[in-house]
Amino acid sequence: MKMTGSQIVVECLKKQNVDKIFGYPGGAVIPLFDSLYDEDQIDIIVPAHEQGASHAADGYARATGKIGVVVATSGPGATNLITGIATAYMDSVPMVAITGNVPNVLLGKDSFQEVDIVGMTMPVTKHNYRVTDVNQIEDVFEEAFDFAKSGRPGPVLIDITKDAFIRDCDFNGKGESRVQKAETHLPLDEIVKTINEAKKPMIFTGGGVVLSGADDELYTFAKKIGAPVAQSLMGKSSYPSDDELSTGMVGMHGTKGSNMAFTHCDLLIVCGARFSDRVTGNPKEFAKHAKIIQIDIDPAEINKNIATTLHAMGDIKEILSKLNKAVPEKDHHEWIAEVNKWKAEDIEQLSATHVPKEILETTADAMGEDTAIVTDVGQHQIWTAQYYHFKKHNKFLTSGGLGTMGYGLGAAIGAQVGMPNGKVVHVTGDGSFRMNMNEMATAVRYNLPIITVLMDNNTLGMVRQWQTLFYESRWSETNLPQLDFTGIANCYGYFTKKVTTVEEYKVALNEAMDSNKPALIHCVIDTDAMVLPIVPPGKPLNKIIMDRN
Ligand SMILES: Cc1ncc(C[n+]2csc(CCOP(=O)(O)OP(=O)(O)O)c2C)c(N)n1
Repeated sequence: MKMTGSQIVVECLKKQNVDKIFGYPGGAVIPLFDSLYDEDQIDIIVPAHEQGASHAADGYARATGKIGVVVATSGPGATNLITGIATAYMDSVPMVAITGNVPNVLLGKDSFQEVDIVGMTMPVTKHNYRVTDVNQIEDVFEEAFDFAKSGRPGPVLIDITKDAFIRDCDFNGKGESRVQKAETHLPLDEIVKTINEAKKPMIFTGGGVVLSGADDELYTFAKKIGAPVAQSLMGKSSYPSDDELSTGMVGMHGTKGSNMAFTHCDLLIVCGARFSDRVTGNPKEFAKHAKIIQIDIDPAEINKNIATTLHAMGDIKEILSKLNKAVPEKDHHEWIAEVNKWKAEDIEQLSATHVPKEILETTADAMGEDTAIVTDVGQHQIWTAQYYHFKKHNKFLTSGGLGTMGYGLGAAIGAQVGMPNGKVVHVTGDGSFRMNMNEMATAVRYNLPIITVLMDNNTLGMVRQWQTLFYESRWSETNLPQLDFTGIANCYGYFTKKVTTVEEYKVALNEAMDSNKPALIHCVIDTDAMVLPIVPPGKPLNKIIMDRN
């Protein structure tokens, strides 16, 4: 059957079971939006800005496990996607970005709204395509969805020239989803032997556990081998925060429990984490008494940042369930007691009264399992990781790899679109919220009852903290002028409340939930509240600063 390129794109999306896309119209994609006009199987969510759309596609993917799809026009529409694509790339989020481009004959002539988006996104996509011939579309879509989801997930970009959208050709009905299974390499006997010999084992989990949906298998594994579990920022929701084996985050803002346990353990089993510099501190000193077993789906991660003793490759869920059948049941009570002594210092430190902490604990108490917690970037992000009590199967959406301020509201929109009956809480700072608060228009337009908890410290808090600790309190350009955030949000049609105490916050949170509207709770917090503990950049993990004195 003959179809135009844009009709074929729509058919390919349907074959891939795509029913929501985030997109913004413009000249080069008018044909595509025209083909979507009468399409009732695909909903289009139009953001205020393409950056918001790219974060929304990312948030949708992280909240649902499906591929997020974003569409933008050529030139500025396409370049506005780049931060969102790079954010997804760094955190291994499956996404397909579709951009229009100028007609083939105008390529390379600095035509109106022409950019080489394929060249620009090459380093931040798993793969990308320029489609100039309508006959290529079916094959490209089939392969692109396959790439986005197979192995280690990530973003793929398809740039289609306007003439390829308009021309027609035969549609063959390809484009079905056929995600390729990752191959497994598992030296089972050696791993079991190493676990058996360990006296001080430690588990370290990252975003890979979340991506593979392996949290139940991880839980069983930890209990069986009796090892404490530390998480990276991306792995925060992979293990229940209040479980006795959890030691919390490791690395720059890690707990004393995790950081000291890494320093002293004799075996470190790493599941889906990539040893970023924020985790390792000084890599020469990192877990230097330990054998390291690394489990990852991506061969490129093995021995990339830290040399390992043994490795397994493949889907973590599958590997952990195989290991669970083979590993011995162990009880390391002496080691656990040693770790618990360090943990006790954390409990003392982390239980010091602290408004952000109480706000986050109050929020966690009010939310159930079916909740996505989305952050921006800064102190509020790390406080959320530290103090929000993640329940089993909670979703934690945060820009861990790229650290993108302005990620939060767009991602929260995508999460709420993907979980219409779930709760979405967006925790942000006054700097981050300023970046993309225009997306309040989108939350109102689609009636998405996201609750934004704005921690307003009148400063770019995380940068100020570094200036205080490492630059002799020279607060260069980090103060932020007051803004009437509730006034602004009111104009968009939000439910709003400004609070200065935790008691007021509790009331406001209940009112926000009852309003069933997009809501902003503006929390005034102390300018000098700090994220502690902190390991100074480049220092070994045991050089942890627990308090300001
Ligand atoms: C797009 C972007 N620009 C700059 C930075 C550098 N940066 C990291 S944290 C931070 C401050 C964030 O301030 P705010 O959102 O108010 O959060 P707070 O730290 O106060 O909680 C800055 C500027 C960044 N991560 N992303």
